[in-house]
Amino acid sequence: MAHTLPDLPYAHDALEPYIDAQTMEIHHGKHHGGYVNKLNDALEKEAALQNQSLEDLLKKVGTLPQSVRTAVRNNGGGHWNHSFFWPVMTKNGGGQPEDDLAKAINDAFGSFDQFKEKFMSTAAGRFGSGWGWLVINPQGQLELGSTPNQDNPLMDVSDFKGRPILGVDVWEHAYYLKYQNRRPDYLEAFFNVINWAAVSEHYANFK
Ligand code: MN3
Repeated sequence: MAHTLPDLPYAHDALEPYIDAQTMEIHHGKHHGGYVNKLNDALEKEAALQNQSLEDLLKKVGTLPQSVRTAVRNNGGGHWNHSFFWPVMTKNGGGQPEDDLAKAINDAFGSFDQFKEKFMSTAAGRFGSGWGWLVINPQGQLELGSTPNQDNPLMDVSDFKGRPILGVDVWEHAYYLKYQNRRPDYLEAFFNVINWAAVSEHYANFK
């Protein structure tokens, strides 16, 4: 049962002008597609792992056979992270969350503006390539953090743990064509495409 590249839930140009169509085309087709192919290649060597869900593999990635551990961490992580990332963005996104999630964000961070500032500084401050996250932590609280490379908060090997409800890719491939070195400008733009309905659904499912 091979892992497959999910379709984007919108057209390549749907997030213009905040995220350009060419970036989306390369990011989804080449980068995410590449992670899926390399994950499947790695699992060829370990038949027993082929029927396990990606999430189950990531939760115990630190104990997988040495022969596939790094490949699953990097490419399985890449596949999960991007599959999660596309639907938390949408055309005509942005604005602010409502109801339960709005209240939880206010309780955890003081206000939406304070949350936004801290989310942006957390993601901007990730050295090198990685991801910024809003998670429900193991204590059931909203928490901000970041992970390097294609690690994510579900992984047993991650220092930062929780159930992601929002994530942002801060690899340069996510923004370099339009924003070059200006990661904070990309993050500001990201806030115009966040799909708060999808984030709220994650929150409702896992709180
Ligand atoms: Mn990426």
